[in-house]
Amino acid sequence: MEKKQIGGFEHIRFPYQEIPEQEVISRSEDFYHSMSKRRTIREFDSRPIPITVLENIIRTAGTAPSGAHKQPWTFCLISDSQIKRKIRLAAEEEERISYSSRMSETWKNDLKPLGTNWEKPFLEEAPYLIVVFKQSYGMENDEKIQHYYVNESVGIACGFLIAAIHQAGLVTVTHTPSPMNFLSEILGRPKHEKPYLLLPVGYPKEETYVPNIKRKDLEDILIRF
Ligand code: IYR
Repeated sequence: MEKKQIGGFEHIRFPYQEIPEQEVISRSEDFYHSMSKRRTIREFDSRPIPITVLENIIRTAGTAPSGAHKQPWTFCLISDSQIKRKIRLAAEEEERISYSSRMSETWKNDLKPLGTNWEKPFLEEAPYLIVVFKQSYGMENDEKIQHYYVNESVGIACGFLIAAIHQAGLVTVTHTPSPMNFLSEILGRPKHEKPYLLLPVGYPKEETYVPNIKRKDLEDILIRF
């Protein structure tokens, strides 16, 4: 049977393809090895990328699970250089204040190995910016729609997005200018949408260096019961 009714809703048979255990093991290893090569990159080549790649990456993010399947996300994709410039200037203005007075000394010390500062040239250099908005609630025909677990849902979608960017052979940085309401204004988003994350996407600049940081070992992040 391919379809049945459950609680008045049509359910379709899940087309699960059995995979041999050895292959399950090798796939999990391969994916880990691929993901372990991901690095946050802050210097971009301005080489263009076919729009279809960005569309596929955003499609992938849209496959994330979400509270009651409300899909409470909007992805703004920006290639227009004037909009990128506006975003850069506004982000740098906020970051300048953050670095000079809003961030604690401990925080700034913790960021030292990453070499960040208020300047964000990548917001203009990357061929694309993706600004992810979370929808606190939905709007359909002027009616409010309840959304659930919005932060969790959008966070998971961003994880998928970052994995898809890496899988495609591109790089990004999860930029979190704070506060980020300037993004709602520049992009003209409605009030039920709040900026969540800003990701420049592109190829790394030739000869890019990244901080020599190590990831926690499995035994430091895993507790077995
Ligand atoms: N938003 C600032 C500071 C910053 C914060 C964290 I947490 C980082 O991992 C990196 C930077 C900025 O983008 O510079």
